[in-house]
Amino acid sequence: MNDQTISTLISAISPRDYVTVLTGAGVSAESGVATFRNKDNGLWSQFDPQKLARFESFLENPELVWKWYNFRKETIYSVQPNPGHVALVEMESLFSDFYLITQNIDNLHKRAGNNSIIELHGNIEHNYCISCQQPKNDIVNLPPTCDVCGGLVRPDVVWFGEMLNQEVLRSAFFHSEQSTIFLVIGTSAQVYPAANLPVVAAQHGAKVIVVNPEPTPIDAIAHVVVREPSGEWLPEFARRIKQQWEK
Ligand code: BV8
Ligand code: ZN
Repeated sequence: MNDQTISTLISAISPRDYVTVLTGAGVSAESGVATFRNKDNGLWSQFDPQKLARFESFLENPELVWKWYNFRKETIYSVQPNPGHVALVEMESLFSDFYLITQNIDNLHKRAGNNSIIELHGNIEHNYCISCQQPKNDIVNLPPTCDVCGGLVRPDVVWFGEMLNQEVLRSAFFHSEQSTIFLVIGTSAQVYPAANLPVVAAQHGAKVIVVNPEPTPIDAIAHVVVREPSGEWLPEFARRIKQQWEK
């Protein structure tokens, strides 16, 4: 990371900046939640994503897909938000316009205390009946069935090949277009339409800051690329902004 560029950027940041953030699985890595694509413990490396995160596969083997989500829930319930999540809560209080768009379904931003969260791909805590849409959040037997109509209950997440909620997507693009600062944190930027958001932000004049220890396709349009773990860099970034304003 070019500290001079970051220092220049921080000295120009004001409370009137419109800050939009896009997070991916990497923001939860330091909490101990496996990401999707990294080779060693990436979730996908243990399971075939086409097998598990598609509606057709769910119909074919609902029990297997439910076991995968329950495995992930157990991990998520056993961990805590990390300092990167906490720094994003702090940043929400620093800017009148702050919007946190996440690809993650792990609920860790909500548990950390953020309010203005846009969940692009749903939330692992919610489920609904595929026949009558009735919500059902107390999952006992596998696969769970609907209390109202007996239909199959699925996790309320967006699978590959499924449309995102149009209102959620509209709101995500709106805040990306309005942003003056767009932070891209912990995502390999391979999943669409989420990966379009930073591009749209840059096209509308936002300064894009990428925070990722590894290279990503979004680096090419970034104003600054920070090759550090988000749990270490974000707290420092929030601290330096506050210090700057206290001068
Ligand atoms: C759709 C929910 C319309 C479920 C998920 C256009 C072009 C190409 C393909 C498509 C396109 N439009 C549609 C597609 C198809 C597809 C797609 O994008 N495929 C990709 C793989 C090529 N998209 C869709 O199907 C979407 N639907 O577009 O509908 C449509 C409909 C029909 C036909 C056509 C179009 C729906 C996509 C949503 C899929 N659901 N999740 C669940 O979670 O179980 S996606 C899943 O991947 C998660 O949400 C995850 O967040 C997301 C993205 O992954 P990342 O978050 O980036 O995680 P990853 O492991 O990849 O990367 C982690 C990063 O963190 C790494 O870079 C690593 O270096 C970094 N990192 C690690 N440690 C740290 C760190 N960073 C910072 N600090 C650290 N400590
Ligand atoms: Zn039902």
